[in-house]
Amino acid sequence: MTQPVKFYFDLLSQPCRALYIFLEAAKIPYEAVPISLLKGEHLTGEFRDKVNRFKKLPAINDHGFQLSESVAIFRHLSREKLVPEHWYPRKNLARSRIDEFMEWQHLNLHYATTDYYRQKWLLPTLTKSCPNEELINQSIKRLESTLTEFESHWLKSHDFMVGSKLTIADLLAICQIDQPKIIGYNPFKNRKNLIRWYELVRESLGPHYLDAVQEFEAKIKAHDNQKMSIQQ
Ligand SMILES: N[C@@H](CCC(=O)N[C@@H](CS)C(=O)NCC(=O)O)C(=O)O
Repeated sequence: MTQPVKFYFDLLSQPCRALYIFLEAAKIPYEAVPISLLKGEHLTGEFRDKVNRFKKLPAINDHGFQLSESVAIFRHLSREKLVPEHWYPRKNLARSRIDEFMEWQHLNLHYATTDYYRQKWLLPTLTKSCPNEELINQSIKRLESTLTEFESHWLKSHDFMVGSKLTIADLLAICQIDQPKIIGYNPFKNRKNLIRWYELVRESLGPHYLDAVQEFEAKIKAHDNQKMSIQQ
């Protein structure tokens, strides 16, 4: 029997959720290794020394081969495992277009959604302090313009981001958009194409997507309740 891929993750993180859904949906055998970002488990011990020298999630170990960076992991799994072709098609220009998105998102969609999440929820939670409204407003401006760009460049003319089939670009993007959404930001205002695409991708991903989002939401709520009980 083939050895399962060890998958190090925390569902608070958007690339971790995307990879979790991918492993489940593509039926890639894996061993789940939860690592708590809020407890700082990614910064110490075996994870730091032996799993990911960059001290970030997600990470994998495939038969002794350590790999980090979600995009590199998606490419590795698509190449090395039996993954349905629609996720990352080999033979046509769709793959190049997906690659283009995966490069673009680092400094755009991923950056903007993470910045809002950090200012609005993560930093106040970690430091037990009030959010900085000025920095939140700055991150909202960046998020608004990135979402506008995302909608106009990626959601103009197809059902999915790249043609008529679900790909890893859709998966990465929806998980990123959920990051600010789950903590109260409305990404859909005046964005008809985004609403249409979001509903289609959510339906197409099915139960694994819902599991991941519910777990993410539950983690946020548990920490918010803890914060409130300390304040009372
Ligand atoms: N470019 C990396 C980003 C990895 C990343 O920033 N991961 C975050 C969670 S989404 C993390 O581990 N943060 C912990 C930290 O910065 O201390 C990827 O796509 O995997």
